[in-house]
Amino acid sequence: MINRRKFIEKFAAAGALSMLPNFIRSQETTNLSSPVYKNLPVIISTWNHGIEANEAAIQVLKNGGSIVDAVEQGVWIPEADPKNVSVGLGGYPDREGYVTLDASIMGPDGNAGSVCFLENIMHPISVARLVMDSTPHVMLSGEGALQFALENGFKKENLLTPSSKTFWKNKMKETGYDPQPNWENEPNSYHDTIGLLGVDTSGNIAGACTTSGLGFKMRGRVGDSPIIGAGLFVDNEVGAATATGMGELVMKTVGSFLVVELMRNGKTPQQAVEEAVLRIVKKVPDHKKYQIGFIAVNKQGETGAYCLLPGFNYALHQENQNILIDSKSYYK
Ligand code: SD4
Repeated sequence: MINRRKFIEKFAAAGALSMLPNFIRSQETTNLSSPVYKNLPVIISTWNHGIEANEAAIQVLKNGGSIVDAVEQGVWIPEADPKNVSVGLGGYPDREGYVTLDASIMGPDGNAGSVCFLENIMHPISVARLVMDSTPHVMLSGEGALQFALENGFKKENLLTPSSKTFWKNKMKETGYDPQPNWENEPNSYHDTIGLLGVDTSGNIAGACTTSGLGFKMRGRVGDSPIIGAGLFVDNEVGAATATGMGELVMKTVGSFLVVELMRNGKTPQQAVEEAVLRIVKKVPDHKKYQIGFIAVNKQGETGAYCLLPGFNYALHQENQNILIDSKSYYK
């Protein structure tokens, strides 16, 4: 069997090095015997709340936890924050007043777990992890997901905080109980999903995504966040991507899988997220009304972020710095 080094040498001899995906090329040409991951570990996550989530994730790695532990525990922070109205406790409810949660997680071994339309559990990401780790399935939904969580020791809680309840009641009055959720005029409102990706110092990659979905959605609506390949995708050979914003646009283009496949074919994370947004622009006729943002990381720790409309930001923890960055957008 041809090993990785021989493969690279053969490619180099054939003058075909430039055809190799970036992440293989620079590792192998820097030092053929041991890959160099200079920028690792890296943690990248969506929106302002990413700063605290990144910090928690890095702490898990520092304490010797795995990259899966890190991404899971990183997103616990916004899940438990009652002031965050798009994730877990305090999330805006659906049109009928129920807080319903979607979450997914993937690890370096290619395994995946997710839950959707789950109610009354503060940490849906941990239920998703348990689906991944302890069942033969990938996704549990609604009543079944709740039953699974309760059977495994999760506590049932009321996630609708008084302020989210008041906001929901006012919103319903304002919109005349319109069955069509009205996000178009406020594309950056009612969604602040956390998607968090991490690469540890050995180049192992994991990702987590958790949300209460779009505020005031129709009852039963599930977004992109728990759909493996749409809201989140990880391939330990290549990199990872996650999405935020109007999930329907991401689902129609299988966005996160697309980003990872583009990186597999040699694009940088930045080039890959830009092409995924462009795909939405080309394929989804009414995309202009909505916000979408992607973040991505490759195995070397290079990152990318891009969105449709101005207003999306993300948090990047790399080389001992944890900073918030405004994403570039397709429309200015
Ligand atoms: C959804 N993508 O349910 C999620 C919402 C979101 O930032 O990302 N909010 O469609």
